[in-house]
Amino acid sequence: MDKSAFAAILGLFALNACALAQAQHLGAVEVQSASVTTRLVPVADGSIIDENPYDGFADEVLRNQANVVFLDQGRSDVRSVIEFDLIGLEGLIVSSATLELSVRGKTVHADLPIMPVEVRTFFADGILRKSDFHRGQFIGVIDVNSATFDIPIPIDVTRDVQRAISTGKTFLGFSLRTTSGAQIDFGSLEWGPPPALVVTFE
Ligand SMILES: [Ca+2]
Repeated sequence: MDKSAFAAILGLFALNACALAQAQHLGAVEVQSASVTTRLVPVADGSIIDENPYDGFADEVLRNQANVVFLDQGRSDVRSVIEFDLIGLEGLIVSSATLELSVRGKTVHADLPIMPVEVRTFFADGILRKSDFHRGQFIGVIDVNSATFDIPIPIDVTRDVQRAISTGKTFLGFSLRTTSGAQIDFGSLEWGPPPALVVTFE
């Protein structure tokens, strides 16, 4: 075999190796691009207040402020409600969903080791109502005391989003309440950063 033929074979081999590497690379890209992440902002959010009179029933809905969570036992119970429109997600296979809440203010009590906020979920209608004060199936508790102002608190709501989509629900709501006596101001649509529902689907 002369030198030029040998070089040609080497060249072919190099081309093949290159094509193989390229295919593997493309394959890896395809796997990554198979899942897509979308970030939803709420269609409605705000605070619902039981205060006047304090009797266990909501009296007022505030739509244009921060999403406040507060309890002054015997005087005032302020809960927040956040509703998302899932209409663009119908028929999709959701692999993960995270509710992100940004803290923009909190009243810190020195004697309070934690600031628990209960998170609940419900099938919503896209409109804040006084009746939302009591709504929601318990998801879990987050501790806002350790939360910082620059990093949103992530809450896994994968099962709740999957259930809403599989049963054909258009809106998914989340409600927040506390038993701690602390006041927490979460970011809202009007007073950002707004809450977000980060959904990854196949
Ligand atoms: Ca009341």
